[in-house]
Amino acid sequence: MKLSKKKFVADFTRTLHERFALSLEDSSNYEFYMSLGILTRAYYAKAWQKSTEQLKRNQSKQAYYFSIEFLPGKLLKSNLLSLGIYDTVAAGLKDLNLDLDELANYEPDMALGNGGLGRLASCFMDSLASCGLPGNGNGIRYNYGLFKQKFVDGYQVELPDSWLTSGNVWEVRKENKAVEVGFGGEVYLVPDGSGGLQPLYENQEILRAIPYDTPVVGYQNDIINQMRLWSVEIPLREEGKYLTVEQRKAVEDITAVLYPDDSSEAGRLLRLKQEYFFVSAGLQSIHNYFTSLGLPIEDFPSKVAIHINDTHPALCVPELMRLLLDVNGLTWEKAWDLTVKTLSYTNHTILQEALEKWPIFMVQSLLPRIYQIIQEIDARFVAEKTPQVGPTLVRNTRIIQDGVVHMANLAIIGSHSTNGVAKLHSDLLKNVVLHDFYLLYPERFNNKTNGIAHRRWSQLANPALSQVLDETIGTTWRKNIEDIALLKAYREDDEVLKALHAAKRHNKERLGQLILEKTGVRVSPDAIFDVQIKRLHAYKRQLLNLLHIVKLYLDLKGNPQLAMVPRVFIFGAKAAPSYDYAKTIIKCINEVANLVNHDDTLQGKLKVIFLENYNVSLAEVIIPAADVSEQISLASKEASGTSNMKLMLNGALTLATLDGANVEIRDAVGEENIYLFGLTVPEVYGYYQRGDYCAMDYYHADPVLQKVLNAFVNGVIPNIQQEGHVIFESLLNYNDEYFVLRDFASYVAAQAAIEADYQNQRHWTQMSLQNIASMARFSSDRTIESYAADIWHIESKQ
Ligand code: 26W
Repeated sequence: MKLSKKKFVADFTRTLHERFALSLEDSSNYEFYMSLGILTRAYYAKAWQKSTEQLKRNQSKQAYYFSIEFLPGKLLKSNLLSLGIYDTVAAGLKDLNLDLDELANYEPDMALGNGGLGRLASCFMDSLASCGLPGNGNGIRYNYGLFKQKFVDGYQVELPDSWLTSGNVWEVRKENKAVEVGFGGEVYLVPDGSGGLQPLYENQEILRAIPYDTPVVGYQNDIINQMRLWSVEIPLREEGKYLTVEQRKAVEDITAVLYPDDSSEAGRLLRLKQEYFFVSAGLQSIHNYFTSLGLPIEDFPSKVAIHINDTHPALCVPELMRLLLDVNGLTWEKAWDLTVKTLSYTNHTILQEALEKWPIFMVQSLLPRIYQIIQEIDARFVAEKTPQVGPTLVRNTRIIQDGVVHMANLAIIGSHSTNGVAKLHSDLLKNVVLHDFYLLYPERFNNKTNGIAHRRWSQLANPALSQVLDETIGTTWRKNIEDIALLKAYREDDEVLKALHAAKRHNKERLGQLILEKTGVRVSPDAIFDVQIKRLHAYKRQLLNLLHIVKLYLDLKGNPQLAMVPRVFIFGAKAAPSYDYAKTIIKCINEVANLVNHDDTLQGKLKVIFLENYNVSLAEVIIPAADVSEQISLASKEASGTSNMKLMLNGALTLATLDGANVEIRDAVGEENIYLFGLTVPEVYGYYQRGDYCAMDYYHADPVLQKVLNAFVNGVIPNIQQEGHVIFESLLNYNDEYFVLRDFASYVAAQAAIEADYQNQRHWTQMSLQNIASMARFSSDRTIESYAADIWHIESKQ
């Protein structure tokens, strides 16, 4: 949009006055931030209304991305960037002695997600709008997001994330789009008078679902979609039934807080309530919108595509059936045909403990009609498939089995597409984890390698690098990321290499400042910034990283004069509150950090920084400063990873196992621009087949490993009496589930290669350039365009 600095300043001071009746002098960051937010909303209001009206007028097919998690982070800067007024606003504020960065930091992170899955959903929202595709989010408006993490004596402590305390300037409460969601009670099928049966409900608890729409502003294309998040309320007419605080709390709890687990199901009834609540509310509002178009229900799949983001929204299958059967009165066959055509599913993990299985008694008591429909789906599946493929395969794939409802099976059987999130992961789904389903529905399986919203992770997070790109290859890359490959031509250009190195150094100094403020530890920008930022999980092997750090520490203690390129190891990681082993690793990392950072004999050669409360906004400061990107999961366990792509875009070199999307990063940059190590997937599966992995052998065979592990139990690392033994035993007595000892030697060798190469600054920066220039395929614009073309069949409006 066209906006002059003068106009902006006038609009801003007027808004401040109108909203708060305050002058600039008497205002604080709160008023400045809210006024900026309100003004920004006013700037995109017309485009938002026009976008919505155009879709209705053209009756365009739309996609709806159902996700129980969204992780947008902060929105002010990205909205200003997408409106094309970022620089104007920054300059206007400067004239008023205000700093956009400072005001932007006033906004709380919208942290309604745990990690990869939630952040991917938000990157997808940005790409849908920026590619002009009619796609909307559907989720839950938690009052409390992911817990805030504090370290107390090295231990993780969780604090509530009350992100709505001072209001959320971006959301719009859509009272008139509210719907009702029913729980519990009994349901009887009674004749509907035309030979069919219809459900009769008794004693159902009816709750109100209120939608809050947050606009998703496309990148300088006047396209605005929305993310609809639902909040629960007690219907006015039902108020009389909720007199006690407990009764009211039981209702409000449904959308009160995000479950902080990101890899093992909690199995709590409240979580099941959350899953049904946003699914039913979302589907009802879409069904109401479709009905308002006045088209025959048979056209539903040609106007609506609904995506199930992992198993958490899998109740979309029976809920859509319920609407088509009980509201539209369709036959089962017709309803089923429309349901399968409308729905699609993405799997994000192969970890068994993460695949949701809800006990029948829970589903039946909470959702009696839904359970009836699930039973019918299961029965018809068994009846149809047994003659075709035999009882064994049916037993392995049916939905209801051993007293539980297998949500992944429900999602696969009830949709027309199942995709993995990286080539390796999608192959594992087809050939191993979901092989029986692949035999049943080969045409449904496909791959959609993840991507990232490069606008946020380069233009917003790394203005220094963005400026070097503008000055080197022009600015077209900002609109068309494919053009970033133009940088490849400058691999031998000393000026460009110097400029890239200077930008990285600037970002390392910026992070160094933050580290000093938050931890009191001073780090040198000359050191290698080695970064591992992701949820704390055993399969991601933060422990392997720690064992190497302890090795370096022991090397330096053994020989303080050791010529070693200074290194700063930076960790960011939250552990699910109930995940004790992960919390034990956090304690150990903090105690090693404490030991190393205060040992002057190390002459500053080694620093370990564990930054508290890792989230989207912290990632935006850490990632531009990274030299090394730790992607060291046990091969086959990390479905894709996305921090690997963000770090690559920002010029870090990847230290990786051939797991998830690391394989495709290797394909993109070439073996000579990445550091690979460790077991491959076939080797890991070889061990599983043979069952002959013995971690103890690697301990006995490697004196370095012995010294390192013994440090966890012999007091060399202080203050981990209990935790050190837990780690020691998990590796030697419980046989090291994630092959940490097996991959140790090759990991250490790869780290040594990094140290050697880093000393050749020009060559290092050339490799960094190659990574930046090769990242276009990891843009979520590319990912979303393939979802739109292959799965959702929606067209761009631009
Ligand atoms: C039921 C508890 C629960 C909650 C969240 C189980 C599983 C999840 C998510 C699926 C976990 C997750 O975030 N998976 C990550 O998804 C990313 C986006 O596709 C991938 O890049 C990561 O590899 C994958 O671990």
